[in-house]
Amino acid sequence: MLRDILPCCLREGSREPEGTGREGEYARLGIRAIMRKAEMHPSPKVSLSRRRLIGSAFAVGSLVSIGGARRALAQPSGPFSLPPLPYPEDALAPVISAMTIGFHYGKHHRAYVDNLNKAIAGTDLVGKSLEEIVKATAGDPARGGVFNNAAQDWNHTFYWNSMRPNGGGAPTGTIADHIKDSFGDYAKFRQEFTTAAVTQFGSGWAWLVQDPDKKLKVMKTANADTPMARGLTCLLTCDVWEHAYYLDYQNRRPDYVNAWLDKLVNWDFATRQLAT
Ligand code: MN3
Repeated sequence: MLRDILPCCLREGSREPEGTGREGEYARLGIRAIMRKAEMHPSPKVSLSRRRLIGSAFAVGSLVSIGGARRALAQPSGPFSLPPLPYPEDALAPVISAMTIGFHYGKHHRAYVDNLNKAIAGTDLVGKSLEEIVKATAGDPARGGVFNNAAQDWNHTFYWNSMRPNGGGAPTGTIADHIKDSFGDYAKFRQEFTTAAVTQFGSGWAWLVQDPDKKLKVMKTANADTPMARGLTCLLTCDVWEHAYYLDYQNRRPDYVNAWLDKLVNWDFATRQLAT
């Protein structure tokens, strides 16, 4: 079983604080040994037509808008299913390897979806959309398990769409104007985002969001927490859980964040999320 072999921080749902010696655990086990023991095979490449992609986005109740202007897609209730990647698993290499995507998408994200479906079965959350479940359970300790899995499903879908092959760098167009208005210039935004991503202690996310007065802000959240639950409009997110980068960058989170900003950011997606 993969669960029994992988270091704790590669397992689904793990959220230990940093500094607990996992780097040593990774080094001791070795990535190749992990893959060999887990009998990990490359997942089938996902190459989807636009129509199928949109259909899948509807199926999972995603807020992700695909093409065209931002819009809230219809969000049918669960059971929820793992949304397709917007690109093949190897499309982001070498910035993020196919191996990382294979574990992250195929194991971690899938587990959040599966666990969410188990957690809501037989509860009053059946029939609600993914966004409704996240908002209904945010801040409720009694339903922390549901929140964690629902929010992680939403966050990961948003993360996959926040990236594209040959993306990154300074944006142009409408989003560039917003960044200039809110941060002064791209360099200041970039510095602020990098700092948020690098200084998030332990597992979490760095975000570019738009607040109700239309101003853009950078923020970071811990574990599964998401600005969406607080009514903010999410534009981009970078996953800084170790499972997002450890196979490729080990403990060098700043290298991952810099490469993410310079080579992967999907500014077209961010632009489509802007509230008008
Ligand atoms: Mn993740």
